Amino acid sequence: MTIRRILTVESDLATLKQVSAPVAAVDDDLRRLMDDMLETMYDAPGIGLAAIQVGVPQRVIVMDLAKGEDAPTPRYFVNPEILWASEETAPYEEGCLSVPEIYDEVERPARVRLRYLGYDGAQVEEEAEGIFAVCIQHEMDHLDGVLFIDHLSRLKRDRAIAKVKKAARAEAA
Ligand code: GNR
Ligand code: NI
Repeated sequence: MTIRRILTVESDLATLKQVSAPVAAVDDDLRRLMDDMLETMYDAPGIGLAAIQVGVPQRVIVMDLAKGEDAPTPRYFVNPEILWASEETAPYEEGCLSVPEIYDEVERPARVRLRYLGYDGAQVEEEAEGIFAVCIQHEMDHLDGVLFIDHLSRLKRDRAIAKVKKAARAEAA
């Protein structure tokens, strides 16, 4: 497994805005990508990662919502679809590995019903709520080139990007 570079908004915005293409087949090449994504996510560390964040425009997500001492519970989502979303929404303070050090509240449907292919290519349907619902919607946005800051006001979004750019300049200096 290989840790890949995570793309960020100050240098890779055009790539992050791309719409990812459906995966044709869940094969060993795709599983290699998912393994690398998981290792990259754990290293960051983060709780979810979309393939476009490592520069691969395919509809693939990895996630692990296990806390601290708990055993790891990696999850894989290929070609995920939202079949249903609740009318009820919930706010959550979101962050993104592609928008480092920026956190702000986003309001999304509180529960969603999902269909996707797993690591073995089998189709799964399940309902998500809580942090799982937040994270899968955040990741599925990435597949459509949407970042959590796109859900904020233009002022907040522009400030967020300016802040990330400034931090990147300070890092380089
Ligand atoms: O690690 C992450 N934490 C997080 C916290 C609140 C809402 C969403 C997330 S996802 C993020 C990793 C990431 O950027 N995935 O795309
Ligand atoms: Ni993100």
